[in-house]
Amino acid sequence: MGFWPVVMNVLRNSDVVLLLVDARMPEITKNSEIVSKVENMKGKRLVIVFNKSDLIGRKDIEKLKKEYPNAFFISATKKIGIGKLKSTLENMAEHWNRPSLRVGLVGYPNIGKSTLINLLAPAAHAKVSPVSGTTRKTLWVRNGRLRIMDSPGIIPYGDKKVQVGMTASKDPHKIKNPEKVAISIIELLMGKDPKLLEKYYKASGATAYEIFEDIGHKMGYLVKGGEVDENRIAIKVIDDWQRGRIMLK
Ligand SMILES: Nc1nc2c(ncn2[C@@H]2O[C@H](COP(=O)(O)OP(=O)(O)OP(=O)(O)O)[C@@H](O)[C@H]2O)c(=O)[nH]1
Ligand SMILES: [Mg+2]
Repeated sequence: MGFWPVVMNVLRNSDVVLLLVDARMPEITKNSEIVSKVENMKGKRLVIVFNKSDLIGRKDIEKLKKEYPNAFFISATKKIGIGKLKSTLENMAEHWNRPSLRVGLVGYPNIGKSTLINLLAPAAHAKVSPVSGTTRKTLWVRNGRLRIMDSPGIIPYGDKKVQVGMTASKDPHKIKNPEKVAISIIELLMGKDPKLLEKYYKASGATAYEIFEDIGHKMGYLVKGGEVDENRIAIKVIDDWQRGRIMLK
């Protein structure tokens, strides 16, 4: 199924929509079309949840909190912020005029939807893995007055290829221009703090490309003639980023 059919199915069948966003890349992973769709649907509530917030620093969290005062900041793997989110949902269910409150989860592949549903409703036993596209079908699970729906991760058709590669939605080996995606990741890290790259790869340079090359030297990714193996470096950087090995703090 394509993007909108999956999303519309979740939106139509939910009273509350949890839009999961990657705290490291809010601009890329917060789909504004979903936001406006839910806002225009009567009686639906949208809750923005920044997941993977264990990978960003305190200051960045504070900044996002100012920008999104009603959002939640969680780490599904480190179990941070889950109690607050769960009790807010339970409280909403208490005051709901129907027997159960339907909560739908949407977000990019690999954003952590299934990890979160297992915390909100342990009976879900949803499969979690670093391979994107793990959840194939929508799944409803009940916990008290909450009925929660996990859904397959989906990428909007129009999204830019490089940006999609930066999210964990795409297997690095299947990305057409991995070098370009890796450079964008390096640029994002440089923009935050060039020391992050030194810390993780011991690599430095004046431009993103110099750092990219230096990573190759430091990792010993060379081809005949002593040139760096660009493809290998790119895949390594993308994989490290997607899996949250390089922290933004
Ligand atoms: N660092 C970090 N990793 C996380 C967090 N939440 C999930 N992950 C990891 O992200 C990967 C994907 O998690 P899933 O819960 O399967 O993601 P999903 O959104 O259900 O993915 P699809 O079913 O493919 O759409 C797994 O390797 C998780 O361990 C988090 O808060 N922090
Ligand atoms: Mg899943």
